Amino acid sequence: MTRDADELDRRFMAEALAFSRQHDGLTGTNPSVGTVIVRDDGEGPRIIGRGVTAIGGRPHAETQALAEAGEGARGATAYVTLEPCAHHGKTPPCAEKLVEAGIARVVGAAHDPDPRVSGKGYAILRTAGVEVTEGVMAEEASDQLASYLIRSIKKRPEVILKLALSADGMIGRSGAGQIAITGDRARHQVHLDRARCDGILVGIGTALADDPELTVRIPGMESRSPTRIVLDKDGRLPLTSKLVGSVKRAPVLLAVGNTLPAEKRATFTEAGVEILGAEIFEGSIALPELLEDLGQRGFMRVMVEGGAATARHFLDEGLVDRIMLYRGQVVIGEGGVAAPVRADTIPDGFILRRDQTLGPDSYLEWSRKI
Ligand code: AOF
Ligand code: ZN
Repeated sequence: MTRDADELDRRFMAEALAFSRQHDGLTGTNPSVGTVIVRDDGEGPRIIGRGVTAIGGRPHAETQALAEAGEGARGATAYVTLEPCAHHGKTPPCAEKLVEAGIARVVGAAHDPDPRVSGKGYAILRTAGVEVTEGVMAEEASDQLASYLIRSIKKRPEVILKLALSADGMIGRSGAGQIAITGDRARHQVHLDRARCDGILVGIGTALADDPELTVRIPGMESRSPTRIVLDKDGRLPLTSKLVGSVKRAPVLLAVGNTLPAEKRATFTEAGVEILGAEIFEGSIALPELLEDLGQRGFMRVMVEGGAATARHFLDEGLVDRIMLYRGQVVIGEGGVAAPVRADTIPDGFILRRDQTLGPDSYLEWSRKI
């Protein structure tokens, strides 16, 4: 393949990836996949169909892109961010649909680890005489599909550690409750990020000290608040807390030690709080088992929002997949709580994915290669 052709493939795959972001976090346990269909009638290649996995997970991206392309799909190239599916699930296989529509070439990014697909999608295409190019922008696509790939491969949700750091590397001041570290633009982005998660997790220390609500507070998006998860092995969350008080707006899942007495659990369930009985290991909730449980419950992405001890616990266990770091201008100084991780102490194996300015603040994001 020539360098120009390679660059063209990357350009259209980047379009498909950008398109796939539209439904990120909105497709349930299905990945949000992007497809663009491109044809060249002698005047240069142009996009004649676009598709993204529908909200809720179906129809798949390919179906939508083919519908838009219509008869133009015959002889065209399809760019797909994930290998097209091969199984007769709730919809017929996308690989077969691409063949039937007369697609001449398929360019794929990430490989689908779902055992019903895993190479079979590409095989259906090749057997039918479709030219297949795999792995174009595979790393970018894998990062985009991280929650789906991690849940498929590791049987747990993607864990995102979110931190707001003061200019002197602190996350707060002990005993001072919540301190505003970043400005409005950063806060808005945090709420958008929350909305793409299925769970927001804090330790009981943060729940008691800050009395946070952890909901999405963007007008029109309030219903997108994820489940609030509190690690509370002894069941100390006050029934008067903002978390319990807002249980009608978004669920609260309280992870308690599995030996917590039934009467104690009942007071929470009566208040509308869901209880998850967790294993205890060395005096703390066992995180790998907790995450496995969350994965089985359909959680794709969990954001760890506090505090330092909880963050350190996830980091020490190697259970953090992505780090989102907001840096503000505020100086905390005396009595500050040191951040569990800073830009200069990011663990090995994390790759910088974003570096952005948000008004007076900055934003950095790293993730591990999958
Ligand atoms: C595609 N295009 O847009 C998506 C795919 O339950 P089902 O039948 O919808 O199948 C879910 C599986 O489909 C999921 O595990 C993954 O392998 C694939 N997702 N495939 O061809 C898409 N979202
Ligand atoms: Zn499909």
